[in-house]
Amino acid sequence: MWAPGRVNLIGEHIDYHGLAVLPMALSRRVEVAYRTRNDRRIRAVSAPYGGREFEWSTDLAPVAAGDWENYLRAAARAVAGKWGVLQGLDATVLSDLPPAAGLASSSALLVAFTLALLEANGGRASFRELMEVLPAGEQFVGTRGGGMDHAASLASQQGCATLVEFAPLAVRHIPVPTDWSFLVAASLQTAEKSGAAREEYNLRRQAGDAALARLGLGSYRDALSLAPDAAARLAAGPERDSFLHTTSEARRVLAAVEAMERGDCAGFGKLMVESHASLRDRLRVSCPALDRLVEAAMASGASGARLTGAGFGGCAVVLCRKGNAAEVRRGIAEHYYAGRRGFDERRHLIDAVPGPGALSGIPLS
Ligand code: NG1
Repeated sequence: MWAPGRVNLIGEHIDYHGLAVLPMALSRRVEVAYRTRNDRRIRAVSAPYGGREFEWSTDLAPVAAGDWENYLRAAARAVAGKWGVLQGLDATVLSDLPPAAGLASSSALLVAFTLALLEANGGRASFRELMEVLPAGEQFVGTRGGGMDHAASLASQQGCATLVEFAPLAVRHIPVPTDWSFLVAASLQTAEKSGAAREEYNLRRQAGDAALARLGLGSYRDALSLAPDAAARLAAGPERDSFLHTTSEARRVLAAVEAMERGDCAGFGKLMVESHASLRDRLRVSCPALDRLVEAAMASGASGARLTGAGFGGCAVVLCRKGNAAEVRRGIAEHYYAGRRGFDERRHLIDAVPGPGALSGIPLS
């Protein structure tokens, strides 16, 4: 079984408030090769991280924070919660996704391992069933995230961005214009989401929820439709900033879909730059390295650039016309990476080619 990573094009830190986001799956993935066992042990080996082994039961607890075994346990727990404890497996995990880079490598592992556990037992789950268990499964690792990564990894279609709506769950595939090119550029600053950044991430979510509660609103969907000027009723501070980021980012997602549909590269790029500014100034999830990287991309002729994923390090996503992709690449290498230790162009400056999701070809209902 396999599941791809994703890059989020726009719609950052709003999926956990139930608002639509626009990621696309990458053609890089986590692969799980396995043999079914006839007992309940789960064994997995991954070249850089070594082997892990545990007994599958209904009451699996997390191991040390940051250990990759937690994702295996999260998958086993997600499956057990809905389908019960099944036969275990011996697995080998391979990945060409850089870890802790904002490309959802951990969600890809969770998705691929969950699908492997099900398939090993002769089962197959629908998109909806998987989306009932996977985002909550990831919360087992400590991040109260949303469902964007799992939805993108499961439901994307080759050549398309994936508009994911929540409550009710729906997916719309938006063809990426063939003369657009997305690049994912690593800031070389690690965003270790299972470590310190986890607390920061969860705080952003809490501030957004607190703002809603203070305004007496039930959801951000209500905030957008019923109370567009509600921010004025909040005192200056993190709650108002969170509210302003969330509501403005939701509007940018809709505008970005329209820009993509009419092939308006400059318009889409402008929305990306506005998204980055909001993440930097209101939500404060950027960092100097990501800000420099976005500036370097724009100075190199990109149409747009922004941090992608949770932030606090990780990657930026850059948009340009195919025709000037080589020039933008060269410019970023010169303006950002020159003199930075550890830069490896093949790993850190990736062409984001929209690939298929793990369920590609299977009806999503
Ligand atoms: P990353 O850290 O890039 O995997 C996280 C969340 C997303 C979303 C983004 C911010 C998980 C698994 N992923 O993504 O749901 O909230 O941050 O937009 O928690």
